[in-house]
Amino acid sequence: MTVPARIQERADALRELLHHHAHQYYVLDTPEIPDAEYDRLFRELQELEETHPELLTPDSPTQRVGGRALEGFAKVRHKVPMLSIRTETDIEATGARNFDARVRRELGLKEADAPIEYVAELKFDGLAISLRYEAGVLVQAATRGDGEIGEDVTQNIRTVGQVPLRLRDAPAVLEVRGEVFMRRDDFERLNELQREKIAKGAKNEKTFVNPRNAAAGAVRQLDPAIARQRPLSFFAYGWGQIEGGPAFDTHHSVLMALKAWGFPVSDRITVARGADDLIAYHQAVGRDRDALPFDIDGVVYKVNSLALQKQLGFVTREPRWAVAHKFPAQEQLTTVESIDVYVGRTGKLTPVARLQPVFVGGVTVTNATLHNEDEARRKDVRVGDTVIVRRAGDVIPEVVAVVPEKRQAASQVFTMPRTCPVCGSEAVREEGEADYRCTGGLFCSAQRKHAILHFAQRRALDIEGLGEKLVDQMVEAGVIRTLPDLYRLGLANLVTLERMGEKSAQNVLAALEKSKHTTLPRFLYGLGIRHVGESTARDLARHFGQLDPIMEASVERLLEVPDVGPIVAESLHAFFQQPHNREVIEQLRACGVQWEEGPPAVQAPKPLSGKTVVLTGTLPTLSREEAKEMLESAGAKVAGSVSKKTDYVVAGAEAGSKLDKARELGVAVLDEDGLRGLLAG
Ligand code: D41
Repeated sequence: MTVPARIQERADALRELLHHHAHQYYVLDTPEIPDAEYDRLFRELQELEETHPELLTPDSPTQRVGGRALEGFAKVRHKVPMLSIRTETDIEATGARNFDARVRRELGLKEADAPIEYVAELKFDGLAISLRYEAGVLVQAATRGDGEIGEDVTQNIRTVGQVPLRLRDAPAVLEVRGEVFMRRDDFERLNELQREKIAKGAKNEKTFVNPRNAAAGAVRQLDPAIARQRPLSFFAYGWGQIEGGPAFDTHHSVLMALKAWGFPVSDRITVARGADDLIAYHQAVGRDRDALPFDIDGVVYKVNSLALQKQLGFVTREPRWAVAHKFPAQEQLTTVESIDVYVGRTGKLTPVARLQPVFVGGVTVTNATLHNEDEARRKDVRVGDTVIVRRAGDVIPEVVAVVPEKRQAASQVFTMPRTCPVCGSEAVREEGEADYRCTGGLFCSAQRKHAILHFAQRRALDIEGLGEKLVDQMVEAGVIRTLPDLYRLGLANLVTLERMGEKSAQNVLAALEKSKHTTLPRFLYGLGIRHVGESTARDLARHFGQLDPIMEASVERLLEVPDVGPIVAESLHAFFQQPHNREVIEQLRACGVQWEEGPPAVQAPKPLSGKTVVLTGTLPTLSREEAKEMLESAGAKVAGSVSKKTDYVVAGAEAGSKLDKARELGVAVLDEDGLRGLLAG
């Protein structure tokens, strides 16, 4: 049977592609495509070769997993080959069931036979390594390479703290296999450092795309001095040659022995019985995946009994007794259709990449923020580019990197516009700030829309039914220009809007009416003053009791509010200095927006401002809490121990060492009556 030319060509093309990407990944540590994409191409070729065995060539990437040694590292022939592991990408249950069914079939088991015992492990996303110990001393560390021949990276691995250099009570010869990886926090720190070096003008430095690349780069770093600065971790999950040790009968018992000899073994490794346990493990680990301190790309199932493992054997370097069950990929390729600039409520301009929709990390992603000009420039994302998009957990999707090979020749570097894309006002970037801002203020319809939506939201004035679509229409139709315009709306304005019947219009009017009765914190928050969130609004309301003193307050006065710092105080002051903001507030009040005002809390200076008081012993009528609260509302600070700075000690029955200390230091001592007198001024 001859193979159709079309299929022959596809197989050739796939081999070319896979050779290229394997080289990028294994040899240069700079992959251009996400793993998921590589796996897909690999699978496609594997399937073509299975249906048309004539296509198979000895140099096909499917026949030799892994890469070649970099010039510069000595080659190491593994005494016991490092096998690869078969991958299941099927979601949830099917992957585990398929594996269990295959194992049972190959062992000739019947349905009624007992479930098989497995070990379930995490699949660490790092670099496979083999460590050789002779007489308990680390003598060699080698990468996996193609499974037969790897690279001697002993120097670099010796710098990994978690790899023991010397073992206790270990066999005469011991080869341990495991994964070298980089923790996420170490990766972030490393990239931060790299960015600093680049900013200082270092030429040969780069940031890393993900922890796995950083780990691979560190292990295969030719300069051990640089390798030493890259923080790596290690977990053991297998072994090669063992001589002169105890006999083992299960995979799990070997792992426990490795642990006893001093190797890090993950405590998430567990013994499972049958497919159901494996499925439960896959699900539980999937749930915890994002909370782990390191990346994993799946779980691994292994038949626990070493006798059964032997019976099952392997096909082309993949043991029949093990399988890797992957999680959905968190990185995918897609293309950038456009880069839009979004205008936020405070006028901040944010570049956003509009993407060809792509399913990644469990959701369809269509946008990814590029954050700001510096970020966009650092990644050099351009319209038409093919990019790697990553979405891990609940984190917002991001463009990790561009695939430079796929860039079109005519592509243009992205630049931030110097004018607002919505209103055309000048956009400026203040010294020391990362963001450009539209200077249009409420003249900018984008900012106006956001301001109105912010004012109307549930946590502010809570105007039910005033959503994005409606606000867009009202602003675009010019029905609303400022916040008070909301309260001047009539039925006639509303019914002219799209999809607005008389009933809905009436509902909106009723919601507006209802919203007029609000609270001071809601109103303050609703004004959308920069840096003033809900909790600051509450603090301000509590401190001042009323709006007018807030509007009149100096920066110094504002700084007296607990938790209000200079940035917030400046922002508040600047906001209330603006005549048009005062006008908006005046008009809102005139339209009937109202709230209950509290006592103006800061009028009279507090009688105990600046005084420090210590409470000790039991007072006749006041509880400790009551006394503390009374003192604090009079402006005193209540401290826990007596010192020279203490102004008064209030002592009740069974006062102990604090009273002695007060006498020793000559601090004034009061009883409950004395306290009341003090509070009364
Ligand atoms: O965590 C891993 N990445 C991992 C890799 C693991 N937990 N177990 C593994 N077991 C094997 C066999 C079954 C061959 C002993 C593996 C790998 N192999 C492996 N890693 C890279 C190639 C093969």
